[in-house]
Amino acid sequence: MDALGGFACACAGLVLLLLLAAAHRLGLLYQLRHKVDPKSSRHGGELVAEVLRAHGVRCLFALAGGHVSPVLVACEKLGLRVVDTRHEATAVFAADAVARLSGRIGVAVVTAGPGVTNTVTAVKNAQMAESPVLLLGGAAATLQRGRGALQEIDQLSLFKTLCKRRTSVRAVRDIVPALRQAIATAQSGTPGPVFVELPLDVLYPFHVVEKELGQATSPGGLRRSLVHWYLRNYVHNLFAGAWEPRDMTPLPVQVPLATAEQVQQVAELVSRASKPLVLLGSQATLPPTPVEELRAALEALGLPCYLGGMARGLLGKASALHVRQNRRDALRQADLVILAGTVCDFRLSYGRVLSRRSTVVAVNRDRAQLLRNSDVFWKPRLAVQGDAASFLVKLSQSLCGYSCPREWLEGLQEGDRRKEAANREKAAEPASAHLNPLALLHRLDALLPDDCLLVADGGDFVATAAYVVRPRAPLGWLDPGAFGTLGVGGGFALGAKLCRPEAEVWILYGDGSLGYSVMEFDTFVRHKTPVIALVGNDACWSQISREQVALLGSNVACGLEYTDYHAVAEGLGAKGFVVGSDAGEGLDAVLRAAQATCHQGRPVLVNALIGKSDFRQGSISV
Ligand SMILES: Cc1ncc(C[n+]2csc(CCOP(=O)(O)OP(=O)(O)O)c2C)c(N)n1
Ligand SMILES: [Mg+2]
Repeated sequence: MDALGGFACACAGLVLLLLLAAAHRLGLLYQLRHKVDPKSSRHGGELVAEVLRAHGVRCLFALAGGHVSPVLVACEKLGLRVVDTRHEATAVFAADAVARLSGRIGVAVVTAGPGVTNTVTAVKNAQMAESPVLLLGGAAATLQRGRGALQEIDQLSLFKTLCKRRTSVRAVRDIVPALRQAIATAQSGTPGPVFVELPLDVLYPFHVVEKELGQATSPGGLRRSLVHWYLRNYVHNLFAGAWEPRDMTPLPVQVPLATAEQVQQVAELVSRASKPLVLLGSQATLPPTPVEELRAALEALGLPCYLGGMARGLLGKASALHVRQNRRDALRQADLVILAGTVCDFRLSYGRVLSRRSTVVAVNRDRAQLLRNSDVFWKPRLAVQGDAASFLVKLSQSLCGYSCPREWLEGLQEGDRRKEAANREKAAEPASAHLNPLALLHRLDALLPDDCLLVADGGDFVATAAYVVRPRAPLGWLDPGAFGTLGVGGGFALGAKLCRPEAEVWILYGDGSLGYSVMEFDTFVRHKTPVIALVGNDACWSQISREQVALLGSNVACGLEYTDYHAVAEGLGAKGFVVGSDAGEGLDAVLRAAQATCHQGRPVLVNALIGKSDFRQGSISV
């Protein structure tokens, strides 16, 4: 009897446990203490907008869809600027540019399914560029998962390898914590994109969701009552505790820092070196160190620097410390190389350009990037997993009074002078037809004002520009980064112009690359973001054609036409110019007219017909 009683007790306990677990799963326990307000017309989109505002977000980029309408409407109501683009990739590229230029999270909002899938390339690009982007995606209602809802796909899996964090919000009360955590994750450590999925039934008001989802229509009887109870409870659980006050302020951002000993070790290496060199990569421009503070630290240090990626422009237009040419030779000679956020990937021939005789110090927030190929082609004396900019600031403090060996610096400067004189000679040669691209880019460089920002989107024309056109100031150059994505131009320029409305924003386009985002001239016009596009039109995907023809003997899929892209821009409401045709106006006159038009508030496209140049012969073409 005792044993039986014990068994019965155990069974009762188990049943109670199961009931409690079921009640928890159905949200019944939570609903005991957190109420639903069925009369409230508030919706989840409002919470999204409030969190974004609390994180200093001023504008976001979007392409509409019913799944995300509540977010867009609420953001507009709160005074955030909603900039709608003509392709979802553009929205993410623009958010990426805002993140890089403002030091804040960049935000893009896209609708479920195809809206989300259209962003994949841009999200990957942001990941490779280590840019903190928050992608908000609509999604089918949680209740209709797997039931054939419109535009339903497994979006979280799609971003598994692309985002630092992927969250699907399950109830309205989870919106705020999910967004705060996602934003902090995006900005912490090695920054990168994050994805938050906002299903339809956590974004719309209670009465709409209840009407759409909360009613059973199956035939009567017990089954109907059960289904009805389940649906009603499900919807109530989605909204339980939805509007209770919650902390919306940003969570702390974690940034890995070098230790004082590591800085001291490097200071000693520098003071003993006779040919030191610093290579700065994009990571050096990340917050929290303001770029101007980094610039001052580099000037105080006085070491010769090569600047790559987002670090271009860090030392202004003409600094004695900025070496621009002959990097391979300089690396061969240097006895100390500091890789500050620069990675030994394809851009440094996987580390092969570093000399075995050089002492190498690497600084990077990301461990994998820090040691990339170090076991194969190069070996760091010291590998510091930390933030590059704050490391350099501390290094300059501990090397106060140091001065770099003069002959070394002067030798590098002389090398630059010689190379640039040779480039000018090349620019003076007549092109096979139309304009010489080097001459065009030299004229552009001569005409650029101090307050300008250059966006790079193309192949050979743009790579040539990287050697010829000098960014004027820190964060004055935006390129896709290590993913080498064509098509960033429209989005980057849009984000840049919104961050720096006073600056003259130029997009340097290849004619092939222009095709991806030429439609965004419509966006520039509608959103009054006057930018100038300079298209190096060689009627070709030249960077590919160059080696495809030489190695494989065919130009297949590489030929384009000298298309009237200026007319396309005019059709979209911008101003178009063409230059380089026989009957055209002079180059300077056209570039100046483009600047004047842009300053009057109208976007401009300059279709510059260019001929072939051998300037890029032998450089990377894949
Ligand atoms: C999205 C994407 N597609 C294809 C490529 C491969 N690709 C690299 S450079 C290049 C040619 C670019 O042509 P264009 O923009 O006209 O510049 P050009 O080299 O002619 O100056 C191509 C197709 C790429 N990097 N990204
Ligand atoms: Mg081209």
